[in-house]
Amino acid sequence: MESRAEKIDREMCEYEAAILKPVAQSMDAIGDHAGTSSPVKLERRDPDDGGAGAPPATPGSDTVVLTETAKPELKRPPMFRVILLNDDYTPQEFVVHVLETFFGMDHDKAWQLMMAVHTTGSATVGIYPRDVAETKSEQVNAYSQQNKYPLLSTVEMTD
Ligand code: TYC
Repeated sequence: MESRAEKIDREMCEYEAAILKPVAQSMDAIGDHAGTSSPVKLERRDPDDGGAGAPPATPGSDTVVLTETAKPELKRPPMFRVILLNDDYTPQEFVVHVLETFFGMDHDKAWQLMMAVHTTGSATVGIYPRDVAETKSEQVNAYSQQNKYPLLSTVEMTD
């Protein structure tokens, strides 16, 4: 005759085998696939079909397929424009030299852009990721100051 303590023990073993193990296995399966786009397939089996190691159940009403698709990483990094400002004192030739030196422009392109700034007040001279834009702008401002010219550039986020 089974004692009360033995009965509790047996019921706990049955509970573990029937509920806890399948749940733990399912969570392992999901964990292994987290963050990927691979589908996660969980199969429900008959309790008496042999368990782990037995051939998979035939797909049908007894098969549960959970598909977990990771969100695709489509976001581009934000881009920033370097804007050159006009002033009344910096020589045109110096501005052209700056555009050639820090923005890799050929002489004609540099003259064109310098004239655009000269006539309109400002113009975008390049678009880059934030750190590149900030470095270039600082280089232009420091170089102009070293040469005693008031030439300035600023950085602005693109829309
Ligand atoms: N306006 C200046 C001049 O006439 C030339 C100049 C052009 C200065 C562009 C700054 O960003 C600039 N000497």
